[in-house]
Amino acid sequence: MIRLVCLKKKSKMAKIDIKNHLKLYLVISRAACGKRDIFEVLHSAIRGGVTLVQLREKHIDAREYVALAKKVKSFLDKYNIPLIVNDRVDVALVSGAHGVHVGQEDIHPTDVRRIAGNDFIIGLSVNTPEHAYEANELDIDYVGIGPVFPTTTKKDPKPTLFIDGLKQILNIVKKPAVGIGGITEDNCYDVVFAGAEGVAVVSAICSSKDPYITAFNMKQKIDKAIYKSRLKNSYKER
Ligand code: TZP
Ligand code: MG
Repeated sequence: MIRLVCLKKKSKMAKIDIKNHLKLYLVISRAACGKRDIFEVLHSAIRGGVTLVQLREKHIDAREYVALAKKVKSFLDKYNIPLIVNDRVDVALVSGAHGVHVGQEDIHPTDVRRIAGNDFIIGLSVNTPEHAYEANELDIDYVGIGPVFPTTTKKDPKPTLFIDGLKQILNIVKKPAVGIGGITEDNCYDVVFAGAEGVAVVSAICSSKDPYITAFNMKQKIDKAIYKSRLKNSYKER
């Protein structure tokens, strides 16, 4: 008797639980690392406690972007850290990254979903309450809210929100959220205590004298803020 076995085609990668990875989100580029090698910074930052990495190269040919993203992906795989690629869904897919992060002027998240499928992580930048209402209607996985504090890393940044503006957007948005822009060891606690799942940082870690120590200190403060805000909310519920 011939036994027929129905093999369901498995998707190449199961969708990750992004919320758990948003605590300390490192956004990295070669330029942000200055004279240091990007893999040296990644290694120290991951040892320190980074939970997610975004590769954000702005002036790079597509082929070079793919080659670099593939190298970063296989490096991060050793530590079970997911990779998100900035702007380019094509580069993200070809390199085997877990997802893409797009801004308000990039390819629309609905088009990304159509191209990339359900198991792909989509992050969206949100700068205003209107963006937050729109984000709630989209099939996306997380939002990056910012700039929370002044930053020189992003060219032509949108107006600074500060903690009050961040809270206003967090009150609207129903997706997991990270704050981004000017976030350091000194203010990451406030961002998470305000209600964000975590923080996304470039210069605080990439330009730090010691990315390991900075990531470690930030992770401690973020964990403390999560604990304290849960405590605060459980008192409110009583
Ligand atoms: N989006 C909003 S602010 C920003 C991005 C990519 C730059 C954040 O860089 P830094 O160095 O952490 O302020
Ligand atoms: Mg963009």
